[in-house]
Amino acid sequence: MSSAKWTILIVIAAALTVNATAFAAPTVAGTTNLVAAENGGKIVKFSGQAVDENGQPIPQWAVTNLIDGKHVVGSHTPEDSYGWSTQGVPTPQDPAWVVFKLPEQRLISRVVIDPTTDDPEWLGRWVKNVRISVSTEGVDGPYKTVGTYVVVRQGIKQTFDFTPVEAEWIRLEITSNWGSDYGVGMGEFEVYEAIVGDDVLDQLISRMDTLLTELKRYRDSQRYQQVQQNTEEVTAQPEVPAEDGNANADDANTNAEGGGEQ
Ligand SMILES: [Ca+2]
Repeated sequence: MSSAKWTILIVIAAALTVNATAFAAPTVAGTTNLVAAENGGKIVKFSGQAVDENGQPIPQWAVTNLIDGKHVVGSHTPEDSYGWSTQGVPTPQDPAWVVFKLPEQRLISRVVIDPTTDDPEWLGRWVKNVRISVSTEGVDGPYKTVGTYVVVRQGIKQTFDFTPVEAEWIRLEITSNWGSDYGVGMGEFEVYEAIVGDDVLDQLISRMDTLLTELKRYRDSQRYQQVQQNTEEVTAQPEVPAEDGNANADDANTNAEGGGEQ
């Protein structure tokens, strides 16, 4: 194999490494919101929700509004869904929280939060700092933290990606709002599956198999050439006359080295 071809192989190997790294990155997310109520998602536990003067939950502010697929957009608020609101200011020690349950355990890599509620942004009630953790064992955990994020103070959907992780229960903890001393709220919570592209993976494995075969051939040919070279040096030695052995030995080495470089 020529050195040029060897160089090409190195480049291919480097490219494959880059591809493999990119493939492992948490960038491939599905398009179906797994936790949407219409897809079988549920809210199984939560810290609290807004209540009226009689202590009754206010449907327009109920926690289930987080997975109803309805959003406050601009000046439009759905009549029956303002978002989720809790009374009391969340802190890292005493967060507002919700546990969502998927229909079954899935590999997930993305959550999306829409902070927008019927409360105007300037009230400072919208969600700010959050922590996301997951469990495969039960609503009460144990939970594994996948990330802490800041939800910016804008009425837009915000995407948070993380290393793919198996999950059935997903816990959202809100540890601060944007300054209100009344409570905290948000509009919608979404969860997306990490899609492992079988086709892409198969192609990558196939390409790496080919590369490995090439590398093995290259190694074997190098070994063969080395053996040939050593054999030539050994067999050439007895033919060298005693009086000018150094000069001929140098020639033999030069020839052998030249052969090795072809
Ligand atoms: Ca909603």
